[in-house]
Formats: sequence, C-alpha cells, structure tokens
Amino acid sequence: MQKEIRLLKWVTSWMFNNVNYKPPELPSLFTAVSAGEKAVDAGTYGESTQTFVLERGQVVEVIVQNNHMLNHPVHLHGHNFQITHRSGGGINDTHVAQNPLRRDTIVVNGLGALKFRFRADNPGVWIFHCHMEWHAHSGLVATFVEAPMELQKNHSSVIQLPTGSDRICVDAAGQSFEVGQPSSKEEQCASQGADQSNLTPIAA
Ligand SMILES: [Cu+2]
Repeated sequence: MQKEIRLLKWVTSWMFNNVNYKPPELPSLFTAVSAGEKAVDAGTYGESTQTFVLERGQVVEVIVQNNHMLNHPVHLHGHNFQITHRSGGGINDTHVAQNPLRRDTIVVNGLGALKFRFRADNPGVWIFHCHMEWHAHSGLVATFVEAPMELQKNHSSVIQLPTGSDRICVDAAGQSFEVGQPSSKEEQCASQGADQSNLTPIAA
C-alpha cells in the first residue's frame, strides 16, 4: 500500500495590528534626528515600522489583545512601564492597582490581554517587541518615537551615531564608492541624487 506524504512549506509570521514589521532602510533613530519637522509624522518612518510618535510628558496607555493561543513575553525599550491589567481573557476590568507592578518585560497570556502605562519622559526611538526572538524577527515589533523634536535639538551631545551611517545615502542611491575617493560625501551623494539630509554632521 502506498501512502503519499506531502511536505508543505509553512510560513509563519507574527504581527501587531496586521503590520508585519520590517526593519527600515534608514534606521528609525536616524530618521528621527534628520527629518526636521516631518519627524513628528508617523508616516515618515514607513508603514512597516508601525510607528507611534509620542509627545514629551504624555502618559501612554498600551493595550495588547492577544488573538493567538501562545503566550508572548513583550518587552519595551526605554521605559519601565506600569502594568495596570493582565488577564487570560479580554480587557473587562477598570480596576487599577494602587501600586502597579513595574516591568520592562511581561508575558501577555495566550488569548489574553495586557494593559500598561508609561510616561513619555525619555526622548528616543524605542521598540516594543516580543522577546521570543524569532517572533520579533518575523514581525512582532512596533516602534515608539518619543519627543523627536527634542531629540533633534539634543542628539549631538547625547547620541553618538556610528560613523558607518554616512554610507546610508550611498546605499539609498544604489551605488557604492571606493574608499578614499577624494570628493566629499556631500558631493558624492549630490551626484547620485540622494537625499543629503541623512548627512547632517554629527558633532563628536
Ligand atoms: Cu512571541
């Protein structure tokens, strides 16, 4: 008796709000410090980064409703959030603890819900993601861009962007240049029609 066995390629990807996160060509932090006033517009960062732009001092409440049966340890960079609700079901309870648990990582239960709050008092670009790495790699990531205009004012003294970032305009133009080419990077980018705003000099 013959049995046929089919091997199927099964592709699984995870997402928040039907957005499958993909790392942007230009890292979101670089966009935040180089996009001028457009940095406050979430669309500037690209749809697949699922960006939320926060104002300085805002109290942010995040509700995660897990529509899948697996638990996910979700992690937020840049903050210790207060957990105000966690359940095995939906958000059906308005009770907030007097002294809520503070964490930067918490499991959202399978088919459960999680609610947490933090104050946007730490300008930066912070990702929110599942800490099971393959879930994050396959898309379970969102981005909080916090007080980008303040970040632009202060970044040169607090953020050291890697020197390799000056190649981004080159990559964006789909060209590469030989090391040691005498013309300035600005000239190289201009000749390729690339956006020079990525070349904003970063003070040491
Ligand atoms: Cu996960």
